[in-house]
Amino acid sequence: MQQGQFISFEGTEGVGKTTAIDGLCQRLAQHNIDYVRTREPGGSALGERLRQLLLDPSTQINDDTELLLMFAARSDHLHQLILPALQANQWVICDRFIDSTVAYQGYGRSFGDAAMLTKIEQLIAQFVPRLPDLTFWLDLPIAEGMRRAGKRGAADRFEQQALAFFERVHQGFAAQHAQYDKRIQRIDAGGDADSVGERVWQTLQDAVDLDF
Ligand code: Z5A
Repeated sequence: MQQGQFISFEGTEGVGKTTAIDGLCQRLAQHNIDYVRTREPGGSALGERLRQLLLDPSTQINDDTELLLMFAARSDHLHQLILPALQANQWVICDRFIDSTVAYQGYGRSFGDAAMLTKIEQLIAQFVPRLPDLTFWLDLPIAEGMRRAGKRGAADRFEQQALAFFERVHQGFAAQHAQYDKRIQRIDAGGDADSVGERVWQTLQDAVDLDF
């Protein structure tokens, strides 16, 4: 039987993660693969409550507290949902995971500051017992992602950041990709949704030994 895979999607705002995950989940269902779809921050009851706080534009918070709340949400999510699902041999498809922390808190907030990156590494080592088997980094110029995302409603606390913040976040994803080039697969997120979905599917088939 195919072992459950832990797959995360990453990228800057509006790159098309949600859309690409929709497409992947459809394909998994067509192949009778049992999966759970989830997201960070969020995914568990407590995680979703912390997500509301983290995204609320009226939340006043310093960088360390933001980092710790991300990990509090992640720890609950791991223990309530991700680890039990993998244990039950389900696939877990997660919209954002640890690479978002490196990119947003490590680079976006902290300019790639070595002390902040060390804190993040330590939190991962202590509180993240399982990393994704495969991560899709949907790579798109910031302006194009903002144009796509701009078609929606009010901006959350992260979406209100300046362009320079998102350029640093993008640098963070690129740095993670350079460091973990086997786990993190870069997907060109340009072009229409079907083309992006096809790239994701092909990359998955190349990376994972599937039974079909
Ligand atoms: N965050 C953090 O700071 N630290 C952490 O550790 C974690 C998270 C885990 C969560 O937001 C915020 O939390 C996030 C980082 C922070 N903040 N930001 N920014 P989120 O993940 O829920 O929201 P998001 O990143 O802003 O996602 P999004 O805006 O929903 O984008 P998306 O899911 O990547 O895109 P989409 O919804 O699929 O597509 C956006 C629009 O483009 C939509 O209208 C689509 O129909 C359209 N679209 C999609 N694909 C295409 C293509 N290929 N062509 C044309 N149009 C397309």
